[in-house]
Amino acid sequence: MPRTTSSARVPERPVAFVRGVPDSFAAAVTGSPVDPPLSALLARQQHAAYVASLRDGGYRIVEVDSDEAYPDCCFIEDTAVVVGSHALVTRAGHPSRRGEGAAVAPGLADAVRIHPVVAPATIDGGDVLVVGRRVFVGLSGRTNRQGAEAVAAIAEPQGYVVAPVRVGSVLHLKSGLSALDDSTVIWHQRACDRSELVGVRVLEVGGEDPEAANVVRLADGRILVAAHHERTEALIAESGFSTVAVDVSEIARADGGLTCLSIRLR
Ligand code: CIR
Repeated sequence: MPRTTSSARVPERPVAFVRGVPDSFAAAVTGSPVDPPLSALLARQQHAAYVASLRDGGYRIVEVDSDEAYPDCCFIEDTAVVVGSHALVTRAGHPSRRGEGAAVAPGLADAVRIHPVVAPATIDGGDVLVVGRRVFVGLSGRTNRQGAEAVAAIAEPQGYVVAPVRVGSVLHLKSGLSALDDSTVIWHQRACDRSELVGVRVLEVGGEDPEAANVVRLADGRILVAAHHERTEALIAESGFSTVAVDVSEIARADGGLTCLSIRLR
């Protein structure tokens, strides 16, 4: 297991870490140009509604101050990988995002034991999905093989089964895959090959947009879905889960989904 940089204290869970939208949000990294430009104001309004949904769903909220030097800092999920009682503070796959995790680590260290990620490893939290005792790690444009090994180094000693997964035509694995409970995932075919999802029940969501499969499991068991993905809400409800919707359309224009706006410890 990697060198430990801080010691774990008594965790107070369920807790969600969030980070506000900076004024510089218009300069966020995007896979293709956005027109009209991103609106920090609208993103901030949607972020506030998202945080309220997490709180209503049973999470204690810890807010990390936003940082103008990091236009993408609201996508806090990418800065850490939490597995059980251990966490990596990541080394981001995109150079402009390296360093975002420094402000996140102190709060996380109240609940989990923190480990660093060292070069040449790169990893974004959006590539790591924990489902029960399984950990799927996406190998993507942001997360490399050494990054996946860093996840295995904290997860396997705790008894988790770690599976590297080749990410399809999406930014992160979780851009098209997320967990509904400890054994069920919702998946879009662009996220990865279905055969990689060993040991879990898979609900497939169709349509053009893989982000339709990016949902957040609230602490009370309800599933938070993006309001612009009505198909997702129907599919999940048909499968017996209760849902709640929030509008994150401006966040989506910056290539973000629901999971990427928080780090959740259950
Ligand atoms: C980026 O490209 O890094 C951000 N604009 C979006 C990150 C979204 N994060 C995530 O899905 N976990």
